[in-house]
Amino acid sequence: MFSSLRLARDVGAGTVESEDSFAADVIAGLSAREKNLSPKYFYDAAGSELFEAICHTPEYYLTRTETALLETIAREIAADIPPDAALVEFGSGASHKIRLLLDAAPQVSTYVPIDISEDALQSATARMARAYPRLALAPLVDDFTRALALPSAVRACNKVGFFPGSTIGNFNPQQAVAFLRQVHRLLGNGALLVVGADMAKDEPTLHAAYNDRQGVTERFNKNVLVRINRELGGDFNLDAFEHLALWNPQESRMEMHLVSRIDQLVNAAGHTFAFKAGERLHTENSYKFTLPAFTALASAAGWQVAHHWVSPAPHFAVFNLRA
Ligand code: AVI
Repeated sequence: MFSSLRLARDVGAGTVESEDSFAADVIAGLSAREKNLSPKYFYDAAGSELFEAICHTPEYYLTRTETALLETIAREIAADIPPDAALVEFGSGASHKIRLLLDAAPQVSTYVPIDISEDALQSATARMARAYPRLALAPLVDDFTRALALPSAVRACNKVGFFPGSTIGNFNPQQAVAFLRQVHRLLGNGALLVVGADMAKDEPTLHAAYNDRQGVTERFNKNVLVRINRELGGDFNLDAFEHLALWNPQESRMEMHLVSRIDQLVNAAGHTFAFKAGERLHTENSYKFTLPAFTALASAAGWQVAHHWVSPAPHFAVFNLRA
C-alpha cells in the first residue's frame, strides 16, 4: 500500500498507535458536528491485509496502473538518480515497487525503508538482503510522517525519496504540503523525490474503484469500527452502518463515509455517541490530481517537477521532483 498508509505509531505487541491517542481521536472525532476519523486508524494488521486485498480487486486500478507505469519508465526515472544514491522509501511496507527502481538503477548504493511496523520492516529487509546482496540496507522503524533524521550511514550519500501509491492523496492539501516540506528538510537541497499520484478522471471509474463488488472496500472501511470495538470497548453494530464512497468534484477527491442506518446510541472509549439515521462518519479522503494542481502543491513545499509520466487511462502519474 500506501504500500499501506502506515501513519500510525506501533507501540509493540501488535498495538498500533497509543491507546490514549486513539481514544482521544475517537472521542474528538465522534463528538464533532461532522463526525470524522483519521484514515490512519484503518491500518492494524487486518486493515493492512484488507488493503492488500483491495489492490487485487478488478475495480481498484491504482496499484496495477502505477506498477505497469513504473515498469515502463523505470530506466527514465533512474536517469535522474545520481551515483552513490541512498533510496529512502516512505511507508515501505513489503518493499515491492522499490524493486522496479533498484533493478533499473545500479547506482543506488543504499536502501532506507521507513515503516512504522517493525515486523513488516524486518521481513522486508531480510527479503531485500537476499535479493540484492550488494545493496546496503539501513531500515528505519518510524512513522514516516514524523521521521526527522536519516541513519548516519547515509548522511554522505545523494538522497532520493520514493513515495508511491498515491498515499499523498490521503492527506488534505495542507497536510500534503507540510509532509512534502518535511521530506525536503530530511533529504536536503538537490534531492530527488519520486511520487506516485492518482489523477482526476471519470466518475464511474472512480466510483467503482472504491465500491468493489466483492465488498472488500466496505470491510476495510468498517475495520475502523472493529478496532474501536476491540481496542476501546466499543459496541458498534457493523450492520447498522452502510459503506458510502462518493466523488466530491469541488474538492477533487473520493470520500469514504460510514452512514448510520438508524437512530442509535453507540458506546466507545467510555463515552456515548448519538447517531441519527442517515448521519455520516467521514473516514477517508483520497484526492485526485491534475498536472497543474500537483505541480502547485509540490512547488508550495519547495519542489520543482523535473519530469513526469502519465499512464494510459485510467490515468495515474509519477513525478520526479527536485528540491
Ligand atoms: C492507501 N490509499 C492510497 C488508498 C486510496 O486509494 O486512497 C486507500 C484506500 N481507500 C479505499 N480504497 C483504498
